[in-house]
Amino acid sequence: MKKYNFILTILAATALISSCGNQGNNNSTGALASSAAEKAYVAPGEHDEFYAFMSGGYSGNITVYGLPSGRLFKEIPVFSQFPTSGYGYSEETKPMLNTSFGFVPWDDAHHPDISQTNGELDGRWIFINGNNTPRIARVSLSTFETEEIIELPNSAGNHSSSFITENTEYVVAGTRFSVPIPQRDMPINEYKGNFKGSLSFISIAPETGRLNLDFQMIMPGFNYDLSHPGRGKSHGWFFFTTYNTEEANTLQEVNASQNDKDFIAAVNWKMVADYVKNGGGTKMATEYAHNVYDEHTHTATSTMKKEVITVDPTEVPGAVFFLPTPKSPHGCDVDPSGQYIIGNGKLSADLTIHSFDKMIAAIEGEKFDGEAYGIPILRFEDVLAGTVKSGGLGPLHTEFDDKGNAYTTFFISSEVVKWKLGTWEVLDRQPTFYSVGHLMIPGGNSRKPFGKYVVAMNKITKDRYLPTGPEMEHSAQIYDISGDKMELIYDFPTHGEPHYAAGCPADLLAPKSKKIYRLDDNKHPYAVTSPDQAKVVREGNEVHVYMSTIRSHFTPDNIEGIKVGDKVYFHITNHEQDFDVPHGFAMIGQNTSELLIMPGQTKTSVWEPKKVGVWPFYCTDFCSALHQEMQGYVRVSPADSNVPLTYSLGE
Ligand code: K7E
Ligand code: CUA
Repeated sequence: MKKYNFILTILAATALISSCGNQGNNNSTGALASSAAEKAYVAPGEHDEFYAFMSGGYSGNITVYGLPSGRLFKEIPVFSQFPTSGYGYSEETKPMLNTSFGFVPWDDAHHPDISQTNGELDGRWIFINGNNTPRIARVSLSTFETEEIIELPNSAGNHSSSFITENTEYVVAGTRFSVPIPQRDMPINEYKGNFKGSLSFISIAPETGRLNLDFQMIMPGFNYDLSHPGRGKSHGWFFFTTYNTEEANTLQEVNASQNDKDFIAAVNWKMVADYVKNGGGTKMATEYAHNVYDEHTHTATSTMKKEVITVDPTEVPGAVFFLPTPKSPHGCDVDPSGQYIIGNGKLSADLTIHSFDKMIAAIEGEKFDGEAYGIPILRFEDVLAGTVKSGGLGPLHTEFDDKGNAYTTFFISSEVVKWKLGTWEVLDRQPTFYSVGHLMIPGGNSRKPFGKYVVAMNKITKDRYLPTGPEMEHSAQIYDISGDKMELIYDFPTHGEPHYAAGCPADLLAPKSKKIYRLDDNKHPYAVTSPDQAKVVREGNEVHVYMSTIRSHFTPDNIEGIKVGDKVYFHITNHEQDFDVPHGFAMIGQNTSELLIMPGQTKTSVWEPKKVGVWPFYCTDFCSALHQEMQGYVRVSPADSNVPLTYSLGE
């Protein structure tokens, strides 16, 4: 019961901080100071120094911001339908959201991670996890569009995801919930010993980025909360924090906090990958969707996979060890050298830092402190590098700069604490507004961080902005960390609930950002490459409209001979070959969203007319001075009418 009281005290402390009103506002060091304003100011027409990619949390998407300005550049739809562009509504993109559960048009996205080469950001792709219906997505950093989504079987609450190994060999995804594997009908209170946690290793093809679920480790029934790859000397290992090593199935807020220490699981993935390559592991029948978008056909396909290779960790001795880590650790972060593994015990004030070298020595010396389900437990004292005595409360996540410093967020005491790697001394602390979750330094999860800014992403907004009813967007703060002390320079609202973010220098991406899709490269089966190829074709009660758009005209713009009960496919090709000139398409009464079609692209919208009449459509993007003239009509006749199919080609 003592533990329960401790948790209640912590919750009460949170409430106190959350309701502190303006009291936390310290304008003397805040953005009102003119030097701070200059640091965040990006003059009109000037560009930002960094891109910041924030997860959208329950928006299911990624938002792209500039640093240090905090300006929003784009929302990239990933796991959620997005009516702004038609993602998940157009016929071409619906397959992206297919799963073994059917069409799932939403998810909860937490941790973006940018691809790496030799442990440094390379700017090819960004990956992100869907928590709720376990999926991993790959987004192109040339088109800023989602190119691939792979579902993860045997996983639930895909949270310790998606993190990249230092040459983008694997994107790694761990389960939060342990579940029966394979799924079956069984009593929940038989959890202990029967439920299992899967850790998925998804290989990435070096040239194309194609994802393949290489193998899954079937681990004891703990909750696998967060993870990070080893790097440098620890490349080849992956580290996962766990909680609920008690294996409780109910009242987890109490029952999963009984053990003084849970574990960080250290997995030698190279060893397991070799084992699998040499025929190890067990093939298991299962079902998961693999969805791929083709930039040339502008179309996604969904394939259902039927098999996965599972590995029982006890089959590969020497591959998996448990490092005892206090107080239900959340964040699991590895410093740029790969030497230190930091566990942030949510219910603790201190941070535990493990040493990779000590871990290897302890493994070689076979100094174990028992085992759990056949997995050796190392002795806490043998692997401990040090402890940061911070005095903060509720540590969650740590990032790193390029000067040997680490920065940890404290949710309960609402602050970012800067400390020194190796000496563990606290160097600085700054309040956040309020209740910070993750933080992000561009490249902070790589061998080469760019330690100029840190962005704190907060869970509670309260008085930071003008009120907008009960719902406030979450708040973020940007601190300049180039000096000894962190300086708050800007405060901005974010969209959805950004958990983690990934940032990179602008010049890594801007020069190769795609400007148009080439029309002569358009392989869409319903594309028309010039307006005179536009046509309307009836196949039974399906009607295919091959439509072209160019400022400021749809071809055809008058269609007759459509009947109630038809299914009309508008396949629309944008003939512009100019940067940033999309056209839109919307049809009155249509039970779907608009389309936004990029230059050189083809997209398809389905309309099932239900009422007789003459119904208009129009372009939704103000594309030229004659944009309002960019419109047309479809005549819909009764189901039994004999009005012939005709259409205008504008000659
Ligand atoms: Cu701490 Cu999902 Cu990374 Cu939120 S998680 S904060
Ligand atoms: Cu095309 Cu407006």
